[in-house]
Amino acid sequence: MIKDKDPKIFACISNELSRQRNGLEMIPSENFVSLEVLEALGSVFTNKYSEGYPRKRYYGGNEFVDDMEELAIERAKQLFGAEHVNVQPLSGSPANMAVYSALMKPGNKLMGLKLDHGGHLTHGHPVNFSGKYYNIIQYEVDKDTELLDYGAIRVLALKHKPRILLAGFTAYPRQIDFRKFREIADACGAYLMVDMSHFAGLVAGGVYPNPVPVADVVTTTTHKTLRGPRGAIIMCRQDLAKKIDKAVFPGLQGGPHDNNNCAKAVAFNEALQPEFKTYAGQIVKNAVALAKTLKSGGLRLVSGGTDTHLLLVDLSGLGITGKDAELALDKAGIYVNKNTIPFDKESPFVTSGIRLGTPALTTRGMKEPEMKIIGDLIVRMVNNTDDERIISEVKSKVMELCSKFPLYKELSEKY
Ligand code: DSN
Repeated sequence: MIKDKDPKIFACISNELSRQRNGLEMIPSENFVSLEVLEALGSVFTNKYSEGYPRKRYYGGNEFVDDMEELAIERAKQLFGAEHVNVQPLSGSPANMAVYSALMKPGNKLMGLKLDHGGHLTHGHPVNFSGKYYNIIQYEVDKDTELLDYGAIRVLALKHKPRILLAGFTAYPRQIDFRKFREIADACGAYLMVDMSHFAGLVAGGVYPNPVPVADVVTTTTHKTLRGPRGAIIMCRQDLAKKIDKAVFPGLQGGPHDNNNCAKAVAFNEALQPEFKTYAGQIVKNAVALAKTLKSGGLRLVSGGTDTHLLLVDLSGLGITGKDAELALDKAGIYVNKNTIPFDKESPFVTSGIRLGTPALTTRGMKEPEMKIIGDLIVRMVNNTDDERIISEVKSKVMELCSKFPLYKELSEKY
């Protein structure tokens, strides 16, 4: 046991568990997996090498890995209605890289949303491989509404004729019209790719439009709203299956992380259960309730609100940065991330905003009444970032709330 054999690392794990238990996890890309997902992650599948795909491996001894990976694939297909699924991508960035290398050559045009408008580093940012290897065209949200402007996206796409048109974002609080993206992709002869990492759990729960039947390729991480282990999958039409699989292995990756893939299979099964629909619906209800409280506390929300699991708060009117707010909230045990807002004048390390989400709080069982309490605490904190007395008062309230929604009770004997 780590406790006896490696007390220093035991302390790291135990301290992290206590941080998760005693704080409000509001980073929208984080969640708390089930004990069964943890069990699969710590299973003996971590010992195996299995380059290749089920029943076609480069190593012996893979019969049970094959059974497990086939289950993961079947469950993901059922969950999202996909024709083909590759469950081996190690995470979201390698999944996106695999799609680009399957469908494009270096120098080809990739059109994605700008990072400070809600996109992702891998959607074409100059510091990322995507911005270095491909010819990037970036679209923006509308300056006034802070919503996607499909007319402007269409004009840009027709002008540049990208090879891949990419939708699906990390800091866009609204639903996306995938049919409009499909029409634009068809009009300019592009592949339509969707990165649904953030909202995959909402799609699985039926509270967000499913891009899988509409897009050519869809990537998603498995650890956000989907509440699985860290990792990713790629879904595509059957005619692209070979290209995608080849790009993942042997194109980019070596041996799949079988323990993670096993945990993905467990999480997909959980997401197929009727309770997951209730969970996904509650995530959105909680985000809407939180938005209402923040707005009535005088905070400005990008695009005026949310219809997803996340909200983006513009702090520029308060004279503080996202960095200031993140630090102060951190001290009070409320975990959020500083985030750029559209047309941000601050750098990504400072930012004018914070991004908040409800997936993890909803997993703990919190509902609208708790969102009202938490929203009020956040309003208090961002208006008093330097006041140690208020930080300490808010921290006590956070601890009190957390004690009513215990996390990983079953691990108490171990930690
Ligand atoms: N880092 C993820 C997020 O927080 O949105 C995206 O990769």
